[in-house]
Amino acid sequence: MPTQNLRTCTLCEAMCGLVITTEGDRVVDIRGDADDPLSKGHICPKAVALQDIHTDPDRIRHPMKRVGTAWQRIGWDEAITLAVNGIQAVQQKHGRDAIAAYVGNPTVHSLGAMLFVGDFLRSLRTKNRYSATSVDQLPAHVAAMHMFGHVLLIPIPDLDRTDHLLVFGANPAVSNGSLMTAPGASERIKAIRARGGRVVVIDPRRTETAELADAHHAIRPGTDALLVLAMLQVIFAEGMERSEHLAEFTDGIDTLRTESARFTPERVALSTGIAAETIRTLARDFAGAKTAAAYGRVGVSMQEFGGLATWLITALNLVCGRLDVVGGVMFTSPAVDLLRADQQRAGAPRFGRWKSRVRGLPEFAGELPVAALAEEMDTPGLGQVRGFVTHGGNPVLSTPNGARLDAALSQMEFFVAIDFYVNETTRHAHLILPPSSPLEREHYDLIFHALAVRDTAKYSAPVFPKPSDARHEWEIMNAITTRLSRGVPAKVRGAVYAIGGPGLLLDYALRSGPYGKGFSPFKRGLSLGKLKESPHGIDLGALKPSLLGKLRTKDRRINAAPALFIADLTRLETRWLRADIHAGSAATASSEGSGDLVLIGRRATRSSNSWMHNVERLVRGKNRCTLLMHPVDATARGLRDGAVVRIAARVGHVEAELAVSEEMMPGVVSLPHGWGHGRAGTQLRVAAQHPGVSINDLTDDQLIDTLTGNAAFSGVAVTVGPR
Ligand SMILES: Nc1nc2c(c(=O)[nH]1)N[C@H]1C(S)=C(S)[C@@H](COP(=O)(O)OP(=O)(O)OC[C@H]3O[C@@H](n4cnc5c(=O)[nH]c(N)nc54)[C@H](O)[C@@H]3O)O[C@H]1N2
Ligand SMILES: Nc1nc2c(c(=O)[nH]1)N[C@H]1C(S)=C(S)[C@@H](COP(=O)(O)OP(=O)(O)OC[C@H]3O[C@@H](n4cnc5c(=O)[nH]c(N)nc54)[C@H](O)[C@@H]3O)O[C@H]1N2
Ligand code: SF4
Ligand SMILES: [Mo]
Repeated sequence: MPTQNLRTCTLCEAMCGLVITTEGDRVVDIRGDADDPLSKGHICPKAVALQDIHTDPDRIRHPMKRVGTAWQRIGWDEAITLAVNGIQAVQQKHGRDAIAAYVGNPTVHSLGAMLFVGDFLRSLRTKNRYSATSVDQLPAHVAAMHMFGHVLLIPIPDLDRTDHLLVFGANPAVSNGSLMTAPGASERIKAIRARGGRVVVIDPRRTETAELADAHHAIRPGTDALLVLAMLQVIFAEGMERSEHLAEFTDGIDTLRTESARFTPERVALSTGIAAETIRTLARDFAGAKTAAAYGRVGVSMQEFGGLATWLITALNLVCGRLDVVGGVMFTSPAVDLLRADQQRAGAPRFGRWKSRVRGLPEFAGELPVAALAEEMDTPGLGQVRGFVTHGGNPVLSTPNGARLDAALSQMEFFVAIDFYVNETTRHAHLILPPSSPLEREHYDLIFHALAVRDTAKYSAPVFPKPSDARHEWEIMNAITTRLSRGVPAKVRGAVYAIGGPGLLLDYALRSGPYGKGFSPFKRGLSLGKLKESPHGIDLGALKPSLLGKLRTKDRRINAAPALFIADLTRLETRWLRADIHAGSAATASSEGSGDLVLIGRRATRSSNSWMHNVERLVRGKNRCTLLMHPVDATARGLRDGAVVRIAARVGHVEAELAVSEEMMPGVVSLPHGWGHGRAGTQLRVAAQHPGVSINDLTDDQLIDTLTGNAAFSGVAVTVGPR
């Protein structure tokens, strides 16, 4: 008998509702759930991968210990003991910080992992904590903390009601939105135009999203901050600012006015590659629209001025009266209120309390920039990292100068991975602790409900029971944490958690949340039980103006121009507005390299970072790991479409097939990330047949946004020539 299971897809941020039909222990069908209040039936080709991951013979189902180059299956008790002993041995010999931990992106998509990873990391008691945050959205957290007082106060476009969407460095038509959970983003974007609105895209590549837009403007990578400053200059000069509704609670608008005054459109036109008159039009259109939302994502985040660009986009919204209003950018009111749950003191900055050993990069919210991880491992001296712990992820393919990390990992004295694949990173592990399959877990999206274009809440029951000898991520982490923790409270807590699991914590969070039932049997409202009664999910409504009640700054005011961003403007000017920099090509005399082209990344519907490549139906077809290049650049180099070319950067070189395309800005080339499979010792049979090359063997660990510590993937100087 077929059974229908309602579930949220956990593969990307879009949270699509799925109907998964099963027969016994088999998935027979996966389709979109038309009754899901957020996704309304949308689904992408990756959703079926949930089934393929579940049945993938390469997915590890039992703890494994490496003996030389072979893997040996062991039992859980032995595995947990080996993990604890391995970590302790490194720390006893070399000090606590000799263990580094890396938490990858799939962690955020797991309820159990999210609830337990904090305690787990604390129990390691190391300052060498890293995650995918610093190759992704770190600038958004830094801006949120300094402007609004909390790292999670990230403004989300009110996509379904805006009349004007201005997109910087994001491709929601492919990514389905990021820090803007928006399943079916393409349809939502088309709807803006259908209701008479306007969509404008700023991107070095004419992307799938640009194809849906009214206008696309190619920008030189890394110069978005200049563009937004010039837009602000125009808006102030022409008296188009409209910050009345928050003005009483905002500081720094005058600073923005004085600081942006010197960035006239004429002054930034050559550097950005966007004509002064176009910049004026962009500013006037944005400021003059009935409602408008400016939105920037990884293209503005993963660059040398990620902090400035991310802050300025929010400042632009603020100055034009687009913040915290319907049709602008707003703040979510999720059923699990992470802000309320966070005991962090109002406004207490968690920044720079310690620095990385080798380069002196500052910590942010307890983490160091992952661009510093390899050098912490391969630079000898007191405090050198000798042991590694990962939860999900694949930093060898996903962090800058992955080849350096790859080499450093082979030198670890102990490496334990909580992960179910032997990928390019975990192949170096001594011990792999595989969690249950995603379909065997209960799910509630703690993070992405808090970042969605509409407030909804949904609980997913496990589709399949977990095999008796499998462990969930939270069980693995809790077992290690309990053993590593000192003190009775931690051990007692661990024991209680072990009994209650994520359900206990989730029920507590829902009850004490803004829609919660509380703990009285007579009150109405949300609890886990209540949520389970609505398996398609519950609609909590469109985003609502709510910022003033949420502000966490010490003085409960908005800071439009935090001092640390203002101070960084000098670096921007020095980098881009020096007299000797001239236009013509997007590449400039960069101190970091001698290339004459600059490299950016790209995402594809059928990939998810480094890990949908072991799914046959998603990788078959033509090679996607190609280098896109504008025809003028190809002709200038005598390179032909389809040829294999050599791409070289400061840190290394790779070879890839060339795809000549007018969608690229001249001077800019694009290679997708997440490829580079087939390395010795990996166990990803399908991926090995479609290896591609890793863009992160070209990106530079020394090239970061020095303000926030985020990796600067975009704008790496490269040369391209015949093989
Ligand atoms: N199919 C699919 N969906 C995904 C993912 C995936 O791998 N595949 N990954 C998920 C994850 S982890 C994330 S974080 C999100 C990311 O979601 P998005 O931010 O929407 O992702 P990208 O498609 O990388 O879009 C970044 C855009 O920035 C442009 N760009 C590069 N440099 C610059 C620059 O200097 N300035 C400007 N203005 N633009 C620039 C690129 O050309 C690209 O179009 O997607 C998520 N969704
Ligand atoms: N050049 C360049 N580099 C980039 C980007 C870019 O745009 N350009 N994008 C960056 C971004 S936005 C991100 S988020 C990062 C992602 O970087 P990472 O998080 O390091 O990498 P992923 O590819 O998401 O990790 C996938 C792996 O996680 C493991 N995994 C999958 N599911 C689970 C699970 O349920 N539990 C556990 N424990 N493990 C699991 C599997 O081994 C899988 O292969 O990459 C970044 N790197
Ligand atoms: S868009 Fe994302 S959440 Fe939706 S089905 Fe595809 S992978 Fe899953
Ligand atoms: Mo990401």
